[in-house]
Amino acid sequence: MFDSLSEKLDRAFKVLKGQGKITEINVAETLKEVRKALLDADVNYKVAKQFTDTVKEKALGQQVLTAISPSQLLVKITHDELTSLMGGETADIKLDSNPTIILMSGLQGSGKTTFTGKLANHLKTKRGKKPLLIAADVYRPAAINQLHVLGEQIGVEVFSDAESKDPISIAKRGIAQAKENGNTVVIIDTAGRLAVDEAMMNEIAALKKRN
Ligand SMILES: Nc1nc2c(ncn2[C@@H]2O[C@H](COP(=O)(O)OP(=O)(O)O)[C@@H](O)[C@H]2O)c(=O)[nH]1
Ligand SMILES: [Mg+2]
Repeated sequence: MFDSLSEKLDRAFKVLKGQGKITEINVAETLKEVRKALLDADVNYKVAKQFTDTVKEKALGQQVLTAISPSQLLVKITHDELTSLMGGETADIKLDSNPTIILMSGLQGSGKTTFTGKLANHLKTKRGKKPLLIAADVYRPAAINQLHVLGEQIGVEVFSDAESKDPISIAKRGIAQAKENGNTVVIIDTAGRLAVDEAMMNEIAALKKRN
């Protein structure tokens, strides 16, 4: 996602290359492309709009120094704003336990299972980890299959038990298998709910307590 976002941002700033100064017109044109790139990367519409409004305000308010070109200036302002949009600082994921256990929680349809696959792929290819995915969503019939398909795509093992309706038991047995097989990361894909409710929080707390 970030690769394609940065490619699109690069393209957006090309508009400004060779232009002598920042004007309302060339800024608007560039920022329209920036906004499109953000929307393509799933940034919320309001956030994207607010983002480009802020960049525009800053860009037009800047005294353009002769030493830097308008495109460099706009790239810098956009970079600074993107950094602050993302929270300003990075918090690395803690991976020092063996295995490190990651529990996915969140509302139904919020992208837990998809992210489970993305995260596993990242940890495998970029961090040299050996992940095991655990299918602990016992409510939606296709959920186990969805995780298996993802696991196959990225070459990561998946633990599941279609017979069981007990996510805690599944997680427990999955973790035992991970320890046996030397998996260094375990990602537990849970069911989530339509709304945050007490049963869900209890289930997650119980899962967490297992470790
Ligand atoms: N646009 C977009 N769609 C996503 C993203 N992650 C997941 N989805 C889609 O959202 C739907 C629900 O995702 P899923 O991972 O099954 O959510 P879960 O119910 O929380 O496990 C699926 O159709 C996914 O393809 C994302 O980052 N962007
Ligand atoms: Mg899911």
